[in-house]
Amino acid sequence: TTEINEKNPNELLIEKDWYSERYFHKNVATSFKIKSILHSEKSQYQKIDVLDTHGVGRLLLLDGKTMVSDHDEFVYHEVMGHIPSMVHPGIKNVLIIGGGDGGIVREYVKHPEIERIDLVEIDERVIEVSKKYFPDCTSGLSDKRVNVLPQDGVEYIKNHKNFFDVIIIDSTDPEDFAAGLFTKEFYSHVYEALTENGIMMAQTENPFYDEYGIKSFYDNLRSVYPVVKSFTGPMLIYPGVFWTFAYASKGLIPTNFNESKIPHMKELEKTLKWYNMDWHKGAFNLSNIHKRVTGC
Ligand code: AAT
Repeated sequence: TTEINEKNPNELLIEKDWYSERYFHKNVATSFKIKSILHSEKSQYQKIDVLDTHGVGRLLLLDGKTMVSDHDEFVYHEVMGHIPSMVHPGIKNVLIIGGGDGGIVREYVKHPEIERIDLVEIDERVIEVSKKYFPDCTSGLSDKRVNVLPQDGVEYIKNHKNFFDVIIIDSTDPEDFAAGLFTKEFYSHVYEALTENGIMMAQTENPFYDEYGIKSFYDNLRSVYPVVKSFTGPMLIYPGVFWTFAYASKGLIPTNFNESKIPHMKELEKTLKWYNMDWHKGAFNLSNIHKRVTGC
């Protein structure tokens, strides 16, 4: 099996009943014991697979890399959804680039003050497959405020100026069509698309296995935004678990929030699995490796 998979990069690495994602120059792997393969296809953009696993429930893979599992998706989606919601004084318009699984949209629809949420996912098939196999993640997509737009985020952003209060970059690793979501040019287009108090966030990989140059993402952000911070949350299925996220804004500091401004958060946080305001207050205090690799 190993030999076949090495010759065909589009095939999944499966040995006996175990699927593995290899990373850090293919020197480290995380493996999941498979119950069954629920779905496999090659879309116009990438290979899409859904596995049912013993350890983490359903698992979405794109080009053989882990994206979403039942077991831990809430960490990623809740931090991306609720940090800006607490910090911004009045969000009306939100843009999510990538994120076709719908998980971040599901978190934003929990905020009644939000009027419009655009989801710009390049691969329509990711959205359709997620609707079938991850109904909880996609439950927000039918909300009246949500516009699902199957488009390239790199292009979409260029056509919007001073409109979105929050922009979330929920992207795959910086390769192929996702590479354009980590550049200085793209971050300036995001800046221009944001309103006066705008906030953006992005996933920024694992500093222990820095394959793509995390420092360069943060340097690019710093060349555009006056406020650039980083925090971490554990993503159990991702390479090395220790996952980092960037927060950048035109001025709003992520730890300055007033609980009384978002009164519904007190009730909402009780229903969440990861995010709460106590965690949020401490999330931007970083360890040394995290400071060094991100420059934050
Ligand atoms: N919610 C966590 C899931 C993801 S998937 C990221 C999505 O970004 C994919 O569906 C991919 O098709 C989409 N995407 C990639 N490039 C673009 C683009 N240029 N425009 C719009 N959408 C895009 C994140 C997983 C992180 C994995 C870390 N190893």
